[in-house]
Amino acid sequence: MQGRVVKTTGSWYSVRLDNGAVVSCRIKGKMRLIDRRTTNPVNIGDLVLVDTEDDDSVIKEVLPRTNYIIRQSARHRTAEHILAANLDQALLMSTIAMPRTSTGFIDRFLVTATAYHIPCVLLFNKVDLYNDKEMQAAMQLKEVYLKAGFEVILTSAEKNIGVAHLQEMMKDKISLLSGHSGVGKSTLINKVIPGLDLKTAELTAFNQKGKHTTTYTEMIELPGGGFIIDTPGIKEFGILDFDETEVSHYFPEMERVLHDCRFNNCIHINEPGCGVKSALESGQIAESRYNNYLSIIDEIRTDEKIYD
Ligand SMILES: Nc1nc2c(ncn2[C@@H]2O[C@H](COP(=O)(O)OP(=O)(O)OP(=O)(O)O)[C@@H](O)[C@H]2O)c(=O)[nH]1
Ligand SMILES: [Mg+2]
Ligand SMILES: [Zn+2]
Repeated sequence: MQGRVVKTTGSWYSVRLDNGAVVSCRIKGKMRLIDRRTTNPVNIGDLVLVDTEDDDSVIKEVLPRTNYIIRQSARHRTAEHILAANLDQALLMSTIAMPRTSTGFIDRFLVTATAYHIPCVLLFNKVDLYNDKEMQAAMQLKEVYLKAGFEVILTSAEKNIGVAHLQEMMKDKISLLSGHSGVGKSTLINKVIPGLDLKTAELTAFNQKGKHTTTYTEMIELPGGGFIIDTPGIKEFGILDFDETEVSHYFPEMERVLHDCRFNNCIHINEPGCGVKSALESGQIAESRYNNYLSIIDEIRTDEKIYD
């Protein structure tokens, strides 16, 4: 029988079979060795073949993935962790404050997802909490990312702002919801799916950070069709082993002007006749995006991870 992995909890996998039933499965012992690079042989979103003949259901095979997104743990360079497979889009939830999400984190996420051909949508949540200055910052970032070519939605899970729009754009799609702990991912999913009661928790009072409330990745069926994947909050997003000439291809607004660079191996730092630098000077490329680009290049060159 074929099905889709909707939850993993260590050695057990919940698989939603094509007939709608959800079964708990183990995996074949030897599957653990299939891919040494990643920490998990079977991931959320994987389409699998399941043997349900005995009492014990076993995942026999993982079907080829259309895509997946990997996060490299910043502390363990060798451990690559597939966040999810077979995605239609990734929703990155950020907050200007409570907790603060840096553009460095946002841009690293976008670069990785873009490199894996996963369309990204940016959500700025908790708009009900923002003071004037924070709201201004949110609007400014919205402009920056719209101009770069991403869809941006301002949301409040608390006050039901932007939720209908989200429901609309998630319909019939498989969407991954990611972001720092405490930004409101599970709260938003609870709003999108009435009656659902995912665990949520207030921020830690002294530093306004999340408490890592969601501990397992879980794929949840949407009432109108499609699936949303709730994930544990992530702290940092290490850049994979990209070649430095690759990186500008994953900034859509840079990609668009690459043909203006005199040299086709241009890194866009101090080469003459650089299309990216002229687009930066004319304001077509935002400074924050370019600075984060430089920091990623630096990270690749020094092989050091940036903590944020
Ligand atoms: N004011 C306000 N609070 C919100 C909003 N969305 C979420 N919260 C609150 O933020 C806190 C954290 O929400 P969660 O949904 O647990 O956050 P999470 O992103 O799932 O966090 P992890 O599971 O730890 O990754 C809770 O106290 C929510 O009530 C919002 O739009 N406005
Ligand atoms: Mg959560
Ligand atoms: Zn250039």
